[in-house]
Order: sequence, then C-alpha cells, then structure tokens
Amino acid sequence: MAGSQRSQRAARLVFSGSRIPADGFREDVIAGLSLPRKSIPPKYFYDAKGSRLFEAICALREYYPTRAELALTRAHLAGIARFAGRGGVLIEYGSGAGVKSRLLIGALAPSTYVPVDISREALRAAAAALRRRFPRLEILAVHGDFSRPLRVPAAQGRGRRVVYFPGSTIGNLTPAEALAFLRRTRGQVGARGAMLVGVDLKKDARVLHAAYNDAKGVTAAFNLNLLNRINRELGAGFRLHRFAHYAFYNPALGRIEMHLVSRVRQQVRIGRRRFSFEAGETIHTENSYKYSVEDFQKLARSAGFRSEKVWLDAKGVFALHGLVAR
Ligand code: AVJ
Repeated sequence: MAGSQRSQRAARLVFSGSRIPADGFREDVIAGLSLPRKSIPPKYFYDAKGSRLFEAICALREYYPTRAELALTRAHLAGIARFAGRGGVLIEYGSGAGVKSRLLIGALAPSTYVPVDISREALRAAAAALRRRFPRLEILAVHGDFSRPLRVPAAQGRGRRVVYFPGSTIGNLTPAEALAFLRRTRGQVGARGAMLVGVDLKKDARVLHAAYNDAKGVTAAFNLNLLNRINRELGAGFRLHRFAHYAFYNPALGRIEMHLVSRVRQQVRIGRRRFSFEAGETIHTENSYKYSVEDFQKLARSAGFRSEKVWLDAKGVFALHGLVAR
C-alpha cells in the first residue's frame, strides 16, 4: 500500500526560491504611496497580528464566506474527493489556519501536501498541527508569495497535482491578474492536473457591505493594522486615529474596495520621506472581486482550464470550482 512508503520524517519547512515576502515591503509601500491614487497591496495585511485579526473576521456573524465554504466542503466532500482523486500531490495557496485543509487531506489522502503561505507564523503552526494529525503525510511547507512565480519543491509523491486555492483569495487579484495567475497554475499542474478554487459569488450589495463593515469593528482594525505594521517595521509616523476604515461595493467593477481615508489634511513620515494627504484622500488597501458562476467559468476557460464541477453551499452565496486542464 502506498501509505507504507510515505516518508516518516518530520514536516520540513522549505523556503521558496522567490523573494521572501516581507523583502519588498518598504519598496512596495513607498511606491504605492507615491502614486496619484495611493495604494498598498493587500498581502501586507498578514503580519502576526493581521493573521489573528483575519481569523477573527472569519468568525464574525456578518462575514459569511468562511462558514459557507466550510459548509459546502463538508456537504460535498465525497464528490470533491472523486473529482480530485486520491494519493496525488495537494498544493495549497494561502493555507492559513487550515481547517478546510484538514478535511481535504482526510478525504484525498494525498501522498504529499505542499502548503504555501505568506505568513510564516500561520504556516509553522498549521504545518505542526497537520504533522500531529497526519503523521505519515509528507509536508513541504513553502513560505512564499503565490502571486509571483513560485518554485514548488519537487515532491516525493508522484501522481496528479491538484492546486487548492480556497477562501476566495483569488478575489484580491484583478480579473487580468487572476487570468495570468490561473494560466501559470495551469502550467504548474500540467495536462493531467486539476485545481479547486473557492470563489465568492455576486450577491445583494447590502450583504456584501455588512461583511466588510462589521458591527464590532474587526475589519476596521484589520485594515488599520496595516498602518501599525508600517510604523513598526518601516519607522513611520502614521497616527491611526487620523485615518478611518472605508469599504464599499463597487457594482460596476463587481468588487468590494477597502480604503483607509485620511480624516484630515496631513503629512506622514516614513523614514526620511514625507507623504502628503488631503482630507478625504484614501489609500486603497484591497479589492475583493465577486464572480457569478458563469463569469468565473469564462475566466478559467481563457486560462486553459475547463470548469468540470461547481459546488455551491445551501444558501448559494459561495462556489467551489473544480477545474481540469483542457
Ligand atoms: C482573504 C481576500 C478572501 O477579500 O474577503 C476580509 C480578506 N478583507 N475582510 C476577502 C478580507 C476584509 C478576504 N480574503
């Protein structure tokens, strides 16, 4: 049986060949704040505190995607496993805390699991927990940024490569970026490969608005924590009470936009540089695109995939697409 040949060694923590994620932080922040419309990439939300705040968002009453995706994964686990096949190599992008990963690993029994995450802390904790739960599973943890080309270490395990990309993280990319990302992934899994992508669906703007403007202010804290991180890691002088969380649904572009709005006209120092803000000027910190089933199928098709299966939760708010190479 394949299981007896599985590696017995402890979970390895392999660092990807791409740049370590935090390397570009200073350059990206300075470049983003120098633009006529200021912006900072959302991947920088996830320092240790940001990762904890994101976990808290996932538990909020208003934030439906996490629960919906977990429910649909539980409900359709056997079908998902039939689609993906057993005993292959399971690669997960943005693995985070990994509740769904556990379900999937249990059902797919991959020979090798390759979690890729930008948060070193989250990755370490998740790899250690999985190690205890699945002692015979080979785990190749990759600390890296999946939004850029990434070298995934050669797995011991043979068999089909399946990329798991849950959480609607793909919504952080513009459709053009998502297309390029899917194409690259298509190249990575090969002609026999597959992909499982979690995608948040378009829906009533009030539901979307509430999900990104929760009553407890956790999403606001998550957004503002970016300024804290810049202060701490880049020696900046952002005063957090001078900025406000601002999130809204942009129906023309089919996306939630998150911004930090300057409450006053002000200057902020980062190291020896100064950046000016008008009152009401914003830093665009995140997009979260929403796709209808058909929209996403079209995108996948242009990227060289065929959407073979689509699973929805009972309320019809979230989709999991099973893509195969075409
Ligand atoms: C992790 C990108 C899927 O866009 O809903 C949650 C991040 N931002 N609340 C999302 C997020 C504000 C989340 N993703």
